Amino acid sequence: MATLNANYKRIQGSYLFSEIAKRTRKFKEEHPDVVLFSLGIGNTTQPLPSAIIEGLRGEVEQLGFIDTYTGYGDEQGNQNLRKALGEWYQREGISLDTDEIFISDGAKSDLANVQSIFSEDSSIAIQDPVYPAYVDSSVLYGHTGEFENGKYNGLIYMPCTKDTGFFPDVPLGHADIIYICSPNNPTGAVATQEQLQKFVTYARREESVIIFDAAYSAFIQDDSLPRSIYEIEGAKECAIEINSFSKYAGFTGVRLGWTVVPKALVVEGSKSGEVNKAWNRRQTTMFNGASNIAQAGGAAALSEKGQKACHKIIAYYLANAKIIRDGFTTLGLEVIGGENAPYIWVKTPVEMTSWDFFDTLLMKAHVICTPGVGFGLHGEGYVRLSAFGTKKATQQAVASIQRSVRI
Ligand code: PL4
Repeated sequence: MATLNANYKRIQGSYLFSEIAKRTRKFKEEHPDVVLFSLGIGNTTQPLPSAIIEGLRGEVEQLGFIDTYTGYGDEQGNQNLRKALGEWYQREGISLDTDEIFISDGAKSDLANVQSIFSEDSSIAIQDPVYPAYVDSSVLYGHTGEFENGKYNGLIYMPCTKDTGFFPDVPLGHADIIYICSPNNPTGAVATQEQLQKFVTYARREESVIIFDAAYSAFIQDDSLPRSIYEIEGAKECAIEINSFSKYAGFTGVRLGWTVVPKALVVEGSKSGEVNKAWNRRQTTMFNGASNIAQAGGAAALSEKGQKACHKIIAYYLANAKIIRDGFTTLGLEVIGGENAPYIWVKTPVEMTSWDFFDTLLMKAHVICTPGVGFGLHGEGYVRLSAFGTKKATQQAVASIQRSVRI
């Protein structure tokens, strides 16, 4: 008789974003005439620039003719796109071989699937608060014990709080796999060279692997802050980097990302190139390549015209972030992030929990945010605001909060 994977019984409650959607739906049913402003989920709103539309349209047109039609492509991605990404890294002074870059259908799936190439008894470190996908995939891959007192046994939690500058410090003990994310979700903080160097030094000493989530790297405006972990000496020996076109090019719906697995990366018992080969094997076995249309759009997003247009949209979202930052600062609340990141992490008013403040913003100001505690215990007392809305809705949301919420 077939049985359910027991890890599905261990995993907790509903996934954060579905819980928010559920509460929002309930509010809408009870108040059908109220217009809500969403500063919650990190979902893009701006239309794709014409340079990208041309790339997408060009591929769609080609699919309509016998001479230019294409079916399955390489599971690792189109050679041209991989080469374009290599050139993109080269401009940052990072040399990668094309076969170290794997095209994906977005960062989230690879962030989870990458666990499959490491041994089942690997210990995993995640920050707290954290993007929930790292935790939930660790549970489903069987890397944790039971959930007790708000934490999974066996998972190593790295506090990401005011005391640590809202970016985690290295684990106290040993961890095999370490997830880090910069610009950070949810805190909006960006790791400095020194902070990343500390992780690379730790990983090389402990023979750990860092999974570096760079999904928001395009938001970094300050050139002294690293956009890739490979800007750090020694990182190719210990880090996998996962990135996405979702936030750089507005591909949240189009779906496209990439993962870098350097050949220099080695783990216990493996030789140089074997981790890269294992990921290649995993992808060719369980993934059939990203959509050819999405990949054409990705190539267009990396063209000179495409990059210029994408950075203009990023500047638009960063202007929204400033509106949110200024709005909450005026209310007298402590505000973190939003300068080189699309997220703003706001301390709730005294004595208010994250969900209390979520409900207050929803009921009184009709604004949806994300409660910090949903990202982990150390997120209690904070909420996350997203700058991915339209400028008009962001301004209206902030004005509504200032009008109706008394601190
Ligand atoms: C809602 C740190 C958003 N249903 O689009 P992808 O798969 O290339 O990237 C997903 C992703 C990867 N890494 C980080 C992220 O924050 C995200 C997207 N997060 C958010 O509001 O935190 C969208 C969440 C989506 C989800 O579960 O990812």
